[in-house]
Amino acid sequence: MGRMDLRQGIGLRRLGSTADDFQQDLLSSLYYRKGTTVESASARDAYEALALTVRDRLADRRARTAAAQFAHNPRWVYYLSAEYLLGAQLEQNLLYSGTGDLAAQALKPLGRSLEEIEDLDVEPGLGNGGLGRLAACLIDSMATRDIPAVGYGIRYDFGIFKQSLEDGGQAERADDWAFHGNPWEFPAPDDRQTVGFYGHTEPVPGSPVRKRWVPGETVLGEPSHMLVPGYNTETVNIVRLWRARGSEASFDLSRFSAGQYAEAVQEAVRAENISKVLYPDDSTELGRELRLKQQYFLCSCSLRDIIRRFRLRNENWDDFADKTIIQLNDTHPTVAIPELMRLLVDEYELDWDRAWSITRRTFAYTCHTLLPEALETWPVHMFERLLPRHLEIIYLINMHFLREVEAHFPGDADRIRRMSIIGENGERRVRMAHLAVVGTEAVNGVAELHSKLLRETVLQDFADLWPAKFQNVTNGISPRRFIRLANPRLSEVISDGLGGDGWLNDLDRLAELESLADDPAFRERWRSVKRANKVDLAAGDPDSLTDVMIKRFHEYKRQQLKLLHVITMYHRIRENPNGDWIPRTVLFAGKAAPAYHAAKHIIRLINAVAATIAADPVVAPHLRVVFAENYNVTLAERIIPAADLSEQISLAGKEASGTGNMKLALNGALTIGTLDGANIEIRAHVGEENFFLFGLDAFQAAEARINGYHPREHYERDAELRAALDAINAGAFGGVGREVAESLLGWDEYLTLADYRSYLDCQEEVERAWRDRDRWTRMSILNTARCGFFSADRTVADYAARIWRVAPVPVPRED
Ligand code: F58
Repeated sequence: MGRMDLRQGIGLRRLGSTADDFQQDLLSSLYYRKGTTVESASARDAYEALALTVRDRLADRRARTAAAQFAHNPRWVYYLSAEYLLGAQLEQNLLYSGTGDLAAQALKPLGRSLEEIEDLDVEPGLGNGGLGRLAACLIDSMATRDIPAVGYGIRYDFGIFKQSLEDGGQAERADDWAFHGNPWEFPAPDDRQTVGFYGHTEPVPGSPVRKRWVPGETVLGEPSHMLVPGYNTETVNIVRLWRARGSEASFDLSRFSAGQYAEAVQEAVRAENISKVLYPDDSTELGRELRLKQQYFLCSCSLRDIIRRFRLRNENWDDFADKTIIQLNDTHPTVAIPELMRLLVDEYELDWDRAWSITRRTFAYTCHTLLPEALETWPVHMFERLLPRHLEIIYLINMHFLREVEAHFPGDADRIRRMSIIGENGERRVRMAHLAVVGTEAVNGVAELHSKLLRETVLQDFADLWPAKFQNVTNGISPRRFIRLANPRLSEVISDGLGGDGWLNDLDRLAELESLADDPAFRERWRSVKRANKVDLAAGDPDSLTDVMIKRFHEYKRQQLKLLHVITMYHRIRENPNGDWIPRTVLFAGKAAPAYHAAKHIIRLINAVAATIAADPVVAPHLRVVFAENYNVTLAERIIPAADLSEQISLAGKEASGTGNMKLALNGALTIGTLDGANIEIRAHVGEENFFLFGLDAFQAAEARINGYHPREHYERDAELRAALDAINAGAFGGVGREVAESLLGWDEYLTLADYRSYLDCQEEVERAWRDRDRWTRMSILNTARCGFFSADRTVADYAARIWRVAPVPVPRED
């Protein structure tokens, strides 16, 4: 246990836990690490000194964690993900290190408030949406559950673009998130890796299988890591992020001296472009090769690091899968499968069958979609050029695999064609989802319905072949970030109700709130929390029904359906200005992929409708539409606590799970939703009387599409729907939105008009419930009380028991 006493062993003092100690350390950070003084420190100096002081406390726990975990030599969980939406770090790390109060105190001599300093903490936006945030919630819960784990990802220079509105439409700006540096990060330059691309392969004399790959380009991968503390435990895991660099030799001094400045750095620039920017979508041809390069870069660096770690404590390759489980977050890191085969066969000289048996037992795959267009495929010619050896290995994997299929289903040529890893319809393409299913031990969907539809539709042939491989693990969210940090007022009410904050590590305990749902004083407190959160958000009248739709813009999520409801409310109020209208604030937030024009038209129309309503003195007192710019984790943390109504209105069968639905329900918003994704499980948990259900189910939606969906019939039949669409077409909203109306009336894949009437009827149910304040509050409390299941701690426990087969390794406290 030499490492355990490392700090004491070298005579380092232990960091103190009193306010004085913390203050001393903060001032010392300011003086020695920022090189400034109390008198001349800027707000940013204070921020960085504070971040370093908090980080030191976690670093201490990190050192003990690493020592305890390595001593145990466990099966490690490696989470491979191209995206992490970690959220702001300062507030989280103050909470997880229990130093929030100390920090507020210690800043006083600097004349700074903690709130002011927190505003300088930039969130690393290294992800697009739900998939990236799920990765962040899962690593939080792995640490909280003492599971030895490392998250691997890419340290993009530019994260998800910053969104602003220009003339009511989305404009994008680069997100240089680390412009001022990132105090949370530890560079680990000695663990750098070299990654190859392009080139050719050569036979190895005497071996029929092994090859020598001679890359045409090499790039360095430099890691740094951020700390991932567990809550109310000693464990601090890490997320290790790779950044691409050219080698020293990539700078061409002679060209520079000759004045050819651009040419002199072009090789380095090419290398660095690999981790330059997160892809906000995959719809541009130009970026595709670079994206595949990113994926391979992540996999190659991470696998070599994983192997390095394995060899610290182990020698025999046959133990590799017992000590390693690599979870693939969607297909983005799937090239890790042929890469591990390449390393084992070509570099470590294992025979093919042994390598394949190890590889298969090492990986598991999580799928996050049902949309066929979202299943990744790569042109064979691109693969061949960029990763020639990997394509050869994929062909070999495919050959063995198709033999297995043939053995199970003799003579079924059609099945073989459907299942092949290489798609032959038109241009030959590598089907990454097929590779991911073939090369892993377990495949899971992210909600019950999603997992069932995967088995019965998209991956049916594979489920026929290997039924036991397919599992469900319903998503979850971090209660620390999305209740405790986002909603401190509600957290206090819950802790008072439950007699402590143990629920933050055991969310099922929220069930004990049920008995308080009928207590008038508790209800009153519950309401006043929601109201105060609405005042803070300042999006509209805090007494209005705050109706929120916050998520990426996509036609399948159907922001356009919400908009038709808004336009209909607008018409109704205009027609009957003296009606007994319930004041509503409808809040939208979310980004559209820059090249996704249909989604951008919807954003533009929302803003045009918002402007028209705001300018209408008859309607404006009752209805307000707000578009909050630049939706990210930080903004979500402000909106979610203030929401009364959660819009989860995707066409059934399209949303894999959703996680915003869970965050909102846990914060006491009531859901209006379809039977899609995890909505189904939320409804089952909260009770159907506490959920507003509408619309076609997945089966009916599929049937409607087969039998012919005729949007015009809905339009002709429904006068209010007709009025809404006609208004758009007549230019009632500044002439904006005709493309939206046209697509709804044309071939709308997402059957929006089919669900319109059912949705409007359901909104009337919502209003009936809202009019009865006590009924609403009771429903709200029950939503929170019954959603403990949706903790990511439970999700991680499911993965640990059923897929990873790992147990916690607790880290001893320092005494
Ligand atoms: C989301 N996928 C699902 N993809 O849509 C959502 O239902 C689910 O709750 C969530 O994953 C977590 O399981 C998602 O966010 C992406 O962001 C893609 C990343 C790669 C580029 C295209 C979008």
